This record gives sequence, C-alpha cells and structure tokens, in this order.
Amino acid sequence: MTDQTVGARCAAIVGPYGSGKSTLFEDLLFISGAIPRRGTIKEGNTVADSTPEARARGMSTELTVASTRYLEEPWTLIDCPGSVELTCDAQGAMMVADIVVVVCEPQMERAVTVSPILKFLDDRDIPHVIYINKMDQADASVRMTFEALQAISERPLVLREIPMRDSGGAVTGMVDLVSERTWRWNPHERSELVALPDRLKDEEELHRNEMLEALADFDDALMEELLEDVVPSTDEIYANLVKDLQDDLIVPVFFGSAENENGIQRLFKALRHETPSVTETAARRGIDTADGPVVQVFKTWNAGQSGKMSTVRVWSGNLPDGQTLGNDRIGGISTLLGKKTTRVDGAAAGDVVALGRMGEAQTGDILGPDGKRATNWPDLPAPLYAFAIAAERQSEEVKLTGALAKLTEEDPSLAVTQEGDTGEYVLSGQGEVHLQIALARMKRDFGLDVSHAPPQVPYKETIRKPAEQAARHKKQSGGHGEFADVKIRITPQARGAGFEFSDTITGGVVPKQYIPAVEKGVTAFLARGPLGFPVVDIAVTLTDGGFHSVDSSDMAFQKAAIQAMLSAMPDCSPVLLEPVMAVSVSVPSEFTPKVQRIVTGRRGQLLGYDTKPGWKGWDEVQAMMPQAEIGDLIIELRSASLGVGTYEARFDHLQDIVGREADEVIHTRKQVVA
Ligand SMILES: Nc1nc2c(ncn2[C@@H]2O[C@H](COP(=O)(O)OP(=O)(O)O)[C@@H](O)[C@H]2O)c(=O)[nH]1
Ligand SMILES: [Mg+2]
Repeated sequence: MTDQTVGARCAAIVGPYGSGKSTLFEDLLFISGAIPRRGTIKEGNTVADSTPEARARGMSTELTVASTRYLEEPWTLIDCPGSVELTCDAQGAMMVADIVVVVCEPQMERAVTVSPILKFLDDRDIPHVIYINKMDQADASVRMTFEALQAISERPLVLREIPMRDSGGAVTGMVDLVSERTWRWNPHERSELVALPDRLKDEEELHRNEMLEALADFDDALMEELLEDVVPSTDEIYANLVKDLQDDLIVPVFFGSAENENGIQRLFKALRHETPSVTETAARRGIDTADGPVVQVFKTWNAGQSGKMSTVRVWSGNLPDGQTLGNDRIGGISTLLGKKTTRVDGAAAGDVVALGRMGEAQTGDILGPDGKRATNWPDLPAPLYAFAIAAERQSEEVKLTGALAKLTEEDPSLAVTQEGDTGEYVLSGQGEVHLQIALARMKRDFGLDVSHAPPQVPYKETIRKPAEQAARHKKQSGGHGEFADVKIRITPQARGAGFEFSDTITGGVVPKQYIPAVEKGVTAFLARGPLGFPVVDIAVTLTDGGFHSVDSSDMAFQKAAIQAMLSAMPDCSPVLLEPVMAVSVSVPSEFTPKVQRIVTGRRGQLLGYDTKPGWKGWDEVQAMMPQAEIGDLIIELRSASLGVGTYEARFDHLQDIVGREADEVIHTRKQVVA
C-alpha cells in the first residue's frame, strides 16, 4: 500500500460520451464525504457539468476537478468530457494523473468507442483500469464487453470480479476474484457480504485461474506456484496486481452501476490500494524534479472575475503562495471542488491546485523556481471543422480578438486564423459542438454576439487559351496628364506553375523603370479574375508599348496593364479550379465499407485502404477529395462510426471544375462580392 506521507494521488475519469463518468465521479465524491448529498445528472445538480453549456447539452463540456479524502488519504479526481470533440482537456488530465479510470458501457458493440483512449494510454504507458458501467441494464454483458475490449487493447486485460445474477439474469452483485468474497448489491446502500452461491463456484474458479495466469506471465515465482498447483497467498496476488498496474503491464477490469452506486467502494478501494504515488508517476513521466517545487499546468481557465487560473499538478516539493515559478509569481493557491474554490496557504507534492495570476504559464508547461523545464505534452489534434466568424456589431471586432485569445489559451485545440484568399476569420476545432460551445462562451463571458457561416473554399481560376492585347491609358486633366501604352501576351501555364511575368522590350519603347509597374498592374488584376477568384498558372509577357516623356508614370503603366488584362482575360477561356485534398480517413475496420461509400458520395476518388499502423483493428482509407466536400465530412464520418472516425487532409492539387457545379460556385461568388 502506498504510504500516505508521499502525498495526494490523482485519478482521471475518462471514457466515451454518456458512459456515466460524471455519475461515477459524483458517487466517488459522495462516498468519500466531499459532498453531503449525491446529485444526479437528471436533476442537473451534480458537481460536474455545472456550467450553463453543460446543463444545456446534457454533457460535460470541460474538466471538473475535485479534491477529497478517502479513508484518510488525499485524492484529486478529475471528471473529463467524453465527447470526441473535447479530447484536449481529457488528454491533459490523463497526462498528470497517477491512474486513469476508463468508463465504458456494457455492450460489445460499443467497446470500440473506447479505442482512441486506450491507444492514448497504451502509447504513453499510463496505468489505467477499466470500469464497465451500467450493469443494471438488461443486456449488460461483462464477458462480451471484456472480449471486445481485449481485441482493441494492447495490454492484457485482467478481469477482477465476475457478476452474480438472479434467475432472471439481472445482476445482483459480484464475486471478487482475489479475495473470493461475494457481495450482494443494494441500490444506494452498502453491499452485503454473502456466501458464494454453489452455481457460481466453477465459473469463479475458472476466472480466478485466468486472472492468475495473466499475472504469472509477468512473475516467475507465481508461474512456478501455478505449475506446481500451489495456491498463491492473497498478499502475493495483491503485490503482483500493484506492481503490474504501476508498470502498465496489465489493465484490471471492474464493473458496477454508477446510477445505483454499485461497485463504487470496490473500485475506490482498488484505486487506493494499487495507484502509484506522485513520485512514481513523476519518474515515469521523466519529470525533472530537482530543486523543486515543480508543477505542471494541465488546464488554464480565464474565468470571468477571478482572472486567469492555472490548474496544476504539484510533481514535487512544497509550494507556498507567492512562490516564483517560471516567470510568474503565484498570486493565490486554491483547492477545487468543481466550481468551488478554497484558498489555502500552500500545496505539497501530489496536490492538484489552481494558481492565480500566472500570466505567462501555458497549459503543458512544467515550471520550477528556475524557470520552464522540458515538457512532453501531447501534440494538438489537427482541426476537423471550422466556422467563418464575425462580430455581429462591427464595433466589437477588437473585443472579439481579445476574447478569442483568451478562449484559445484555455483550449489550445481551438484555433483562429485569417484566411489569405478570403480575408475571413476562421475558428477551427474538433467539431460543430466544440465550436458552438466556444461561441456560447463568447456570449456568456464576453457579452459578444458572434455570427458564423461555413468558411469559403479557396477556389482559384486559370485560363486555357492564349491572347494578345494592347491597351492605352491616357488622361488630360489640368496640369500634366497621364499616359502609358502596353501590349501584353497572356499564356496558360501548366498546373502548379504559378504566375510568371517577363518582358521582351527592346530599344526602350517602355523605359526600364516602368516595367515593374506593369507587373504590379497585372498582379493586382490577378487577385480577382473574370470568374471572381484569384488567377493562377498564367504567364504574362510585356511585348511592346509606348510612353510620354512628361505624362508617363508608374501609376499610368499600372492602369494600362490592368486595362489590357481586363479586355483580354474573358477571351482566354477562363476555367474554375477547385482545391483537392489528399485525405486519410481512420476508422475501426468494420466501418471501412461505409467510409468508402461516404468518400465516393462526396466526389472523392478512392486510392485504397490498409490497416492503420499501431492501431489494433483500425483501417486507413486513402482518397482524393475536393475541399468543398470536406467541410462537414467529420459529421458524417462520426455518425457512421459510433463517433470515433476521424480524418487528416492536406492540400494536394487544383483541379478544373466545369458544368453545373462550377456555375453554382461562380454564381454564388458574384452574389457575395456584388
Ligand atoms: N442505467 C444506467 N444509467 C446510468 C448509469 N450511470 C450513468 N447513467 C446515465 O447515463 C447518462 C450519462 O451519464 P453521465 O454521468 O452524464 O455520463 P458521462 O457523459 O460519461 O459523464 C445519464 O442519463 C445517467 O443517468 C448506470 O450505472 N446505469
Ligand atoms: Mg460527463
């Protein structure tokens, strides 16, 4: 057992949306005495999900952190949003936790929804247990869920208990395979110790042996005992469980019903007994804890009145208020119970606390008195969905920029860019809900009304036919006039060649100093061609011209060049080009045929598919798809793959588009700019 002098431990509760994490979190806080009364999701009075956005959507939209004490030992529990669109916060919590509790539903078809989380944990050797929830449901099956989970987990799963059922098949309790004790569950009451029913004896023995064999794979002494039919002592089994979990060799599996508060004490006791200490976790993470205190920021809040709050795990040392960390001096330390903060004088290794006024600290930073230390924070997920946004009241544009800076600091998986071609502000993130929550926050915290629309596709245009054109710009007004005469040749270029300008001027018919002005005029015109889009893959040559020794100027030559382009381009057979992306879609392989239909249904060209390297049971489908078809691809992908499908896309090439599709694009463009 971990010595309590080594400090508070931290468990992150993760899992797919709706699996019951926030309910389990409430149970754990209730049984450990952090809250006097257990709220329910239905009544909307739980510690988690207290924000208006969470209440409105009936789902967790951000981390909830709560510190408590269980059987005299300090703990911090972190409830994470399960939505695939809000993974950034959950990943942060998993990075600082000593243990991760993966909550899932008791149906084999849904096991795959846990797969991205298991992959994240397996890749980083983060110790984790699985809690199969909702065992009160009629179709709940531990065995089948266990097997489906094993098919996607890199680590061997070890079932720690088996269900006891009544004659109707309803789960009434469980048998602990280590202690071999049987507990009868009572809804919202303590479980009762009962005798192991005779009908369960064979099954219990079978599963206990399975558990022991799994442990023996990592322990020679245990293996020998099993081979010689010696029954290992309970202490020896527990010692193996502790060691194997801490080294992330195995994944223990528990089950229960968070709704009925069943299997909760059992789970918390196992965590208490088997979770590594903060010192062990810091060592596993390779954190440099020399000359502490050392902390790591895992979530930043820019809460309305209290200002910026950096939530940290203290990896080592004692942390008094006023301590300098990195470039900031702490202005207030608080412990958290959801939204409730309690000021404290200091914090110690293991604690999770919120630090005030850490102006420069960013999520992921590891900070000590001497400055920032090397970190190994997960990469940000690539954006999957975007809105073009604008402040409804133009006067609020500056305010909008400020609000966006705060929101992206809180949630680095949100990004804002200004698009070169279109000038639009584009807010991108992990999905529509993710962005809607950001807009709701802008309204609530900053009083900003923000409109949104699908971002424009950066279409281009080019030409198919060459042309020659002369143009003269001449103006006589008052003092001295304006004069320039140019002749240009326009030639189509190969796709991807870009824009080229040259001249064949001899004998100074256009003086050298004016040639750049001609190029400037041409370039200005090309920003918006006859179809309304930037022109690419075109060569323009200045072949002839004339000037006036007094009236010619840069401006005059620019104007003449624009005139020449204006007259010539419509005759060059302009054609619309659309950006085509190289797309790689990732899904569990059972959904691959569906993905192929989605891709071809969106004018995509399938290039093939293969197993996804490093992902058990997943495929990667490669395709070329028009960017115009990718804007809402993630929505269809997710609805076809229980929410877990995802994609990566990068620009590949521009492709001609003609016919009705092109006409529509050109028509829309004319309306927008008209
Ligand atoms: N039947 C049943 N429903 C549950 C259980 N735990 C949670 N729920 C329900 O599942 C829904 C989602 O629960 P919640 O805790 O918000 O899930 P989260 O999204 O994982 O945080 C709510 O309606 C809960 O009441 C359980 O053990 N059994
Ligand atoms: Mg929740």
